[in-house]
Amino acid sequence: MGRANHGDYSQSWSPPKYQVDDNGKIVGGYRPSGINNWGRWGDDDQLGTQNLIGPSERIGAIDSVKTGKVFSLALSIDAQAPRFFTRPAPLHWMMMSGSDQVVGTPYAAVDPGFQWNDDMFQMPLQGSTQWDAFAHVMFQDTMYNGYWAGNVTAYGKASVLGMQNHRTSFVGRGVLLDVARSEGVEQLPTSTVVTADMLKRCVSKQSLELRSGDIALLRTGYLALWQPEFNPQEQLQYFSGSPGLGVSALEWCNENNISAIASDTIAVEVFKPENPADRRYPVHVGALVDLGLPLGEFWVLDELAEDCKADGQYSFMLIAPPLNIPGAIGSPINPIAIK
Ligand code: UVW
Repeated sequence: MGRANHGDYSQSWSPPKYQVDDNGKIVGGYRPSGINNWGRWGDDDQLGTQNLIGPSERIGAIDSVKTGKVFSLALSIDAQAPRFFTRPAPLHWMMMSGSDQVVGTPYAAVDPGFQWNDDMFQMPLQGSTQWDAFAHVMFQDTMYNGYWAGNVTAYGKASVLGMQNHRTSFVGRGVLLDVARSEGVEQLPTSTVVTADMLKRCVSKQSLELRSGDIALLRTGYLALWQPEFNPQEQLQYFSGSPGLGVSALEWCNENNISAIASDTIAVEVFKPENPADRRYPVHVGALVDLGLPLGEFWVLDELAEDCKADGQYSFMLIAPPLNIPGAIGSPINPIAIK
């Protein structure tokens, strides 16, 4: 009980009007009416626009490696880093410490003279610099390429569209789109909608030639405003004011064969709906469900942006594969840009 229609809550319950076939795909349910990539790389495709990166795109990315400078685009994974309050802080503890052996616990006698340290870590997979798997969101019970939401369960995790499908993805040419600077500010103001026109302006100001398969990194500058001391109310204000992509930006990504887009914010898309009459999280749905375009969140872009500004080169080799966790809905990453 609880659902009479998509988006309703009531004491009644009606069965869905669609069917699900032997491949776990919805028949007679949601289909995107606008731009989409369903079926473009096969009915069973799990990679979406990462199919746009092949050997020639990877070899082409080497053109952007000139100085050997390396940038980590990852947040520190600790309780101080920004994370939505539905996602608990990471826990890190020692399972074995060499000190236990040094001070003379019974372990000291197991391998005389030898000591070791082991640790363990627990965190939400969406709780840091990350990729969202396509299994992260659904619209009207439907995921990318028409897969049914019922393929993701607490018992079985993501039996389709899990993050492990991307274990060799996100290796190619990255391009920084420093939209904050191209709009003449250090940080885009709260709730700024980043439009296709702003992205075009940024590309032109940066004299950037886009290539098919590029992984775009959108810098809003907003991450610099995060303060670990924020109380829960201030955290909510911070996240709900996040600037980010508007719907027109998805058309731009599609026209330019962008293979993934990541940003220095919690959601990539503008948090406050640009059009309240539109569906919820329209960029998440348009990207992850309709286009199969992966979204990366909380990427740390300021140091890379300074370097790009200094040398005028906004492209680089990017290596950012997820952890190989079967059925995962997302993955923390340490993206590496090499110039
Ligand atoms: C949601 O928007 C639901 O999550 P995230 O922004 O972390 O992808």
